[in-house]
Amino acid sequence: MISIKTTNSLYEPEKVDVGIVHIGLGAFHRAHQAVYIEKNLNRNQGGDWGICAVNIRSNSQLVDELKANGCRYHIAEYQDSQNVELREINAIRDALFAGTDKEPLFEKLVSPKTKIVTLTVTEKGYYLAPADKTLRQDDPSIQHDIQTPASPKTAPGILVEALYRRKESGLPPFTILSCDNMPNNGSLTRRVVCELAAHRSAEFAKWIEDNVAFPSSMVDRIVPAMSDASRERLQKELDCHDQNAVMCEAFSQWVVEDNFPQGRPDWEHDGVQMVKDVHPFETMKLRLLNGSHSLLAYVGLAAKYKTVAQAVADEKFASLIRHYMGFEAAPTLDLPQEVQVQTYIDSLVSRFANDSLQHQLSQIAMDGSQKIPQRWLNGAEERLANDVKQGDLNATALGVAAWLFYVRGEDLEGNQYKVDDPMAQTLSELHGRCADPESLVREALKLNDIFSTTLSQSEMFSRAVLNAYQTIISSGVTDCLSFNNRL
Ligand code: CS2
Repeated sequence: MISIKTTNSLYEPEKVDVGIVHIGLGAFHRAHQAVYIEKNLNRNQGGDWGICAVNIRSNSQLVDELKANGCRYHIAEYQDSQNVELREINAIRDALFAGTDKEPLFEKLVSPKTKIVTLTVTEKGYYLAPADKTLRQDDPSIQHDIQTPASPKTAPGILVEALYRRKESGLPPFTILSCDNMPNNGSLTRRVVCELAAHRSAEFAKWIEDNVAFPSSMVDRIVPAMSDASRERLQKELDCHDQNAVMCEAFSQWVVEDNFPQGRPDWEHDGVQMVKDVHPFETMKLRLLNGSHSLLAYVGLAAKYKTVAQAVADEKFASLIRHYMGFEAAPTLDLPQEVQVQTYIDSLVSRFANDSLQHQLSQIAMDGSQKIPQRWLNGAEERLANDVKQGDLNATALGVAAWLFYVRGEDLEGNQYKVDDPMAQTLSELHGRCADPESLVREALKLNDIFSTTLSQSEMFSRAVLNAYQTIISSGVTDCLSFNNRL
């Protein structure tokens, strides 16, 4: 018998004011930040920290559906397949689609009540050049926002226009909190916003530099994209008939740099870790959790696994990620004081094994060009700068080889699939141009949007990638899996 705990809102939603505008109304936001705000509103029996959640370009349907339900929805937190907490959420008080609601959006952003703007727009939503982390000025959407700043299309463009209007009205700015999986997400957001604002005027960019706070944060919760199958499951298992319900794991973590000059919810009482420096938490989570996720995704898909739980149930894959985390990634980390690395690694492996989530490897495989630098490559570069021996980066190199194989868009049996990545075309052209593995690997590592010169010039690293790639295409990825996982 499945055990279901139900938690309902303890406040009157219609009395809650909006203090936060959130850009990027995906499943992750609804299952992470909105839950922390829900807890905050429950504990304070209401307040001024309700959320107005916004989608910029896609999924206007979700906005409409949420609004039709007064923005009320449910979260199903699966501890495992037998233990679930079903939570009612009313923290989102309004939802907007920027494509059609541009002026209502600016009204919210320019309201004196709005103190914080939070973001989950994914890595590519920042329009950063992956290698030097500057604004991609040549991107057509950014060009559009430079030419017509008053009707922007991108998240940085919306932030710049809203700050501009606030400044013109003599209002203080809001604090901008990035909740995306990037190291130093606060300073990166500051950089793209200021670079874009400089096209208005240097003085305006300086005003942002001097007055806007961009705290960093580390977010963690496994939230698979919802599908018809998962909605059906919630109906059957939990009798939850909410079209907008989201399913996720029970674990959740949010570590936030405590820098909110315009005020913030007292969410340290709701399980949020408010700290001075997020960096050690961010790099640990990115390189260990997300790094293992990407490894499982590309290597697992090459082995025909579909979900994270299926892949880690295979001893060889569990050993691969344990080896990667323990021997290749952990030595690069400056860990938060309270963290025992082995305990953290063990907890990740058991979270990945949660088979109630059906977390699709193909979901994680998306946008690899934007993800693998901070998940694998930055750590590998640090290792290479510190005298590594042959074999020391073999799991990372296998990941790169499996990613390179994945982005060709065709499996070994000749079945084709769509590669969802802003660099998909470049990567497909690369495969078209380089018929033999040797030139393919050499040319791939020269893609300086992704790989630094330390990596492309490392004979040892290139050879390890090439060996793995050749094995994948000649005898299959399983032959690459003989990793020792004992620390
Ligand atoms: C995943 C993340 O899709 C992905 O790339 O690695 O969404 C991951 O599930 C979260 O960061 C967990 O906190």
